[in-house]
Amino acid sequence: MTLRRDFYWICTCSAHNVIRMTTTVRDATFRLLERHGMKTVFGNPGSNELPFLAGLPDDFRYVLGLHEGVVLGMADGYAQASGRPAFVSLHAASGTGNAMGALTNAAISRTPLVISAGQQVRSTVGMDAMLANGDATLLTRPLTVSSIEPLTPLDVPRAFSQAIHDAVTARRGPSYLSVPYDDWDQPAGTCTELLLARTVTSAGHLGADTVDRLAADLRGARRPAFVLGSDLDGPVPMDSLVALAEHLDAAVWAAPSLYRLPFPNRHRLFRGVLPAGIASISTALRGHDLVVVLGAPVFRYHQHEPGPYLAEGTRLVQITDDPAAAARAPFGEALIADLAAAVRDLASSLGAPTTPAAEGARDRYVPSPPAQPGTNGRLSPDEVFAALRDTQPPDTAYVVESTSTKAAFREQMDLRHPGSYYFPASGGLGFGLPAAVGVALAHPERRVVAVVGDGSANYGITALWTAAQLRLPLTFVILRNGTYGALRWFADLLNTPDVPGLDVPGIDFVSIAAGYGVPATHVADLMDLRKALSCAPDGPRLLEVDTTVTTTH
Ligand code: TZD
Ligand code: CA
Repeated sequence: MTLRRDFYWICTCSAHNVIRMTTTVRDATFRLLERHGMKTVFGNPGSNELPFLAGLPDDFRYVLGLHEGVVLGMADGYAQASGRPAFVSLHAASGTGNAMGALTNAAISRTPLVISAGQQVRSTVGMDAMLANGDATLLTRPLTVSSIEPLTPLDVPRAFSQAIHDAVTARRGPSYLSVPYDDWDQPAGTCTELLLARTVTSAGHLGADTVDRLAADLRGARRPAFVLGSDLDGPVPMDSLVALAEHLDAAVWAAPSLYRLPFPNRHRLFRGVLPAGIASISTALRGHDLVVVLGAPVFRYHQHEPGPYLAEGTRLVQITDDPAAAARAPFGEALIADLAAAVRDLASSLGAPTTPAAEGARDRYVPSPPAQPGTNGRLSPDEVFAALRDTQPPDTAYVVESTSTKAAFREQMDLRHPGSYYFPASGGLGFGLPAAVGVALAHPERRVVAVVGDGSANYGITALWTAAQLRLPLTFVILRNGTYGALRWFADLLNTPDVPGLDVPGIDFVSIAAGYGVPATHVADLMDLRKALSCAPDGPRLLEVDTTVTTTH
């Protein structure tokens, strides 16, 4: 035993021509995480994870979430806002299971997450010891870009390296690793240095012919339109999209089921978010002879509206960096390319500027429509959003999970900065409060406001505790309409009146927030709301507002 151990502890790394003591699996993993800028660990610990956490370097930060759905939601918000992969540590199968709902959102937004779960001691997994997961790699497989349980401790650092690259390159999205807890003290095997030195780069330019053909088609189109998707927010400067659209005087829609905003919502060319139904989309795009979809699937429908996908005379081209989204689309010509490169190449072939022209700046943005007043002593969602628009800094980041009011939100707000809007990508509730914590951690310099319904808030409520512990200057606005408003709208649409379980009256968020350590106020009138919002927060605060029920979508 001693001999064997000595043998492994001396490692020859011939490529670098060095002979040195290897590190442990744990140290190699921490070095890899550090090398990739992943020094924040979002987690909830259990016995299987203790041996890993025991070696956490001093300059790493552990962000504790009280429920794994919240842990994952925080990491999702953090990774989306920072544009960098985030690391998550979950407890075995039960912790992973609790995180699965939140994982559906991260899977759709292709958020780069490296999720590790502690496994029981290797030699005991087969006999199903407590907290062993016999089929660990299967658990998250439908929702992850890779799912690995290394066959030997020697392969753990390489598996981590793979998980990190899987999370950020072509397929992009959450990756999952199950690691037996007796692996961490084992020697890391050979060539940790080689793993540390690796880079993986994808460079997918459209060919020059394709770019020129598309540019000519756009130039020749009578009424071109762009449909812009969430994948653009971050990688592609909003300004360059504005400049491109203005150059062509093209109509701009946001893709249906939007979870990030790629284009200023009050821009004169912006037509809104496409409704998520087949018939509605073909109607909305009717009359456009060429529609170029950038950075979005074609399409993510929600309400079922059978019919022709597009009106007669409309041609659709999709440019995406997601090969799976290209393959599964039921119609249209798809081009797979790096989005930033595609927009740059297209703009340059068209002779479009990369930033908006100075002339026309005065008419660039149109004002929001007047806010509908509330009734019966309740504020309308419009009034709440107008108050936010008028009181918060222009580059405020909003995390929105108030399902029946998202159209009103996008109408009232004036969002001109990248990273201004986050919404649960798969529609899985429990994102809003946790993601706001993650966005605030990623952007300490920006104001962050969570706008969350009285239904949605309950799925991620324990994020309030983490916000309080970290003293994050976050504003939580809870819209309390006493019901699952969006489901009321759906019940009308599906003609299913009188279903049970749609109301959630009487939840006292002021008391709940206080219990988690977040100062909270019930705000009853508009002046009080505007006054409260006018002060800059120095820690988390929650405002509970009674609002009217919205029956449109
Ligand atoms: N559970 C989960 C995890 N995700 C879901 N999307 C739902 C249930 C179903 N659901 C919706 O799709 S919207 C909604 C539910 C329960 C109502 C949310 O209520 P809210 O917002 O108070 O947050 P509104 O504005 O009243 O709709
Ligand atoms: Ca509600």
